[in-house]
Amino acid sequence: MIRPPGSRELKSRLRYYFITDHEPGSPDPIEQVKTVLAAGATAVQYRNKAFSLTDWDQVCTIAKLCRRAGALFLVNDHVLLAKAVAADGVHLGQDDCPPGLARSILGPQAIVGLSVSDLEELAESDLGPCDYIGSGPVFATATKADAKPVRGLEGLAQMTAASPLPVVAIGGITAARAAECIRQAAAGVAVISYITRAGDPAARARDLARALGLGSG
Ligand code: 3NM
Repeated sequence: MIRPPGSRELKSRLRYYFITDHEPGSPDPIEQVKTVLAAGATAVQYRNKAFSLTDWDQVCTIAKLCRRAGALFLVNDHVLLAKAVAADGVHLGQDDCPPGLARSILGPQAIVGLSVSDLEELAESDLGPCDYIGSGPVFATATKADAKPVRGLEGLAQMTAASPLPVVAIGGITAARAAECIRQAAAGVAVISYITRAGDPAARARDLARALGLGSG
């Protein structure tokens, strides 16, 4: 678990941020991660809302794949799972574990991310223990049932201007939309269905890498 020494390095490691999909009909999460790492993903978030101990081997395998590829490995929500699997950090929703508690459990080296949808939430959030924010949905998404209202590129631009931390854009991101998010000063884009619900996930994973200007795409 090595914390990037500066925010500039963290920003570059947030650029191509893949989130695992555990819904029925999506490819096996280990295959998802192999696919995006081969295309050049820089960060992977394990987002298994129904995690149980029978998934332990799966999460360990994904953590190991990320470590080997030099990609950040983050766990959604489950701070103790992040600790158990020695993840690089955790991503928290507004109603999850408070960032300060996650920081004290995971230690000073951990990366703590927080979902922040709008400027009001930004003002109310405890950003002190956080390293980055995830902000969205930028575009309409069918993946998160309880997503907040769509913010658009304008909302993203407002967020990147106001946030003291790097911002990862999320919600309905595709290769065609990724560069526009980076132009609004997002550090990176987080993607689920563009890759996991595709006929050819590997081709889409490469398309996204190209759109983000990453070499191996
Ligand atoms: N969080 P897709 S939107 C997990 O707005 C998640 O905070 C969001 O999936 C937020 O890339 C979202 O398939 C789903 O649209 C993103």
